[in-house]
Amino acid sequence: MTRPVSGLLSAVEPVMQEYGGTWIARSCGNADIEAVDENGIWQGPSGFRLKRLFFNQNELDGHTHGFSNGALWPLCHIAYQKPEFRRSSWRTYQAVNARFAEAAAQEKPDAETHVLVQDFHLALTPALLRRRLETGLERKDLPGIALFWHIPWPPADVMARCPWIGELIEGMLGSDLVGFHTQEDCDHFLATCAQLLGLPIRESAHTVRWDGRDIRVRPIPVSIAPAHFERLEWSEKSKFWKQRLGIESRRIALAVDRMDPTKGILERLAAYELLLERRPSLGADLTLVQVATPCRTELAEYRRLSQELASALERIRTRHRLRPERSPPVVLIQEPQDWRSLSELYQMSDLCIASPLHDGMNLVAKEYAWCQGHHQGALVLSRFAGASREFGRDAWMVNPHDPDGFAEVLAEALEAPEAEREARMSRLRRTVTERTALDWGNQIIRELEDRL
Ligand code: GDG
Repeated sequence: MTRPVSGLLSAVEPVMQEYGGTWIARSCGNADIEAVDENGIWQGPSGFRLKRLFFNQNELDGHTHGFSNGALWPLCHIAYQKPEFRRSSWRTYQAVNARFAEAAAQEKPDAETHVLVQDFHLALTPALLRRRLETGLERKDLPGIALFWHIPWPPADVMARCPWIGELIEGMLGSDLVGFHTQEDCDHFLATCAQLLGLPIRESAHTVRWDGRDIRVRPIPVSIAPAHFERLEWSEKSKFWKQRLGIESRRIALAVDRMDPTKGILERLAAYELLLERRPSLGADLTLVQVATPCRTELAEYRRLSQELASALERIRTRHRLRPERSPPVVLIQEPQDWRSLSELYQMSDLCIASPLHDGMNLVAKEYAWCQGHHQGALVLSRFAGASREFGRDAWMVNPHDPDGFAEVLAEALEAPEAEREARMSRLRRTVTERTALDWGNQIIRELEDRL
């Protein structure tokens, strides 16, 4: 089975492993058809059931590539990518959301069940599911329904551009709980409910009233599953990776992203190039390893990014032949890496640059801090990542839209005294240790149990 690269998967899988239950997800790849039984169930070794829903190309084009990734994703990330609102995609989005609601209803959830709906692909599912269940159950016997929105929620006047924003929000409010990563996202969501739909908000309780119910809106920041990342003998692994990538530089900077315009990969390369130009002594012994796994290649914007990245790399390699006999200034890894390889890369890197233009959270920043252990790496983090709310004091913060400032911060982080890097990194690690993906899942479930 192919394993998609996704922050949602990184966060939700450990929660499902802990609690068990059924995970209803769309199929990804042909191997699924052979792996599942006649009810679409795959009983994996991990302690939960995976129920696959199969969709045809038309449904994927409309729901996933069209409305979810082509309209909602750019709308919610204020990253200057134009959302495309097509009525046909919206209709398919509605139909696919109904299929998920139907599949969840078939599981016969009751008051003891928690239904966790994940992300912007399924905004309408909570209300559709509630409506279906209400025909057979009294309100007190309904399951707790939570919707977690993994991406940012921008201000009301941005969301107002979506022609179906009212229906979208009414779909979300079928939940008992709507979760976001940050308080700012929650505030924007509540303001959108009040300003665009005229719904009553109780500021002190952080709830919105709809259909005779008070729906809680809570910041529940996601985190990582430490078990994914092994502590390894990193100095040995470092030699192995340097040989494999043909690097002799003493210092390594690392970036790990899905190849997505919101992750700010081109902006990072522009800042890195300025660093090489302006601070040749720092650049002479440094290689940037960029892991960028292609995704959503059905969308033109994503294919364009891949081409622009290739030209940017070519340009940097041609212009910065400071040490042709030694190391390339930048190396690109496009193949998806397993957790072990990611752990090794995180551990051997002196610097990790997580610089999205806008991001719900950014798990890579947290994974790096966890993996660094006692090594004194520096985290350079975008102020527009949700993670900046927890890490703002200890990471080196950048504005990815300001290449000059970004390059200066890279130099500062590289030149910081060892004691400072160590102190910052140990505080970052403490923050990550205090809250894992399981704490995130537990908090959602506690909030649902509290509703009764
Ligand atoms: C959304 C929000 C939010 C990357 N390359 C490989 C690989 N990865 C893993 C990383 C990390 C995950 O993918 C990416 O996490 P992000 O946080 O950057 O997330 P998105 O996919 O954009 O997801 C985001 C997240 O949801 C969770 O709520 O943080 O803001 O946009 O875990 O390690 N994993 C593997 N091989 C790779 O090559 N196995």
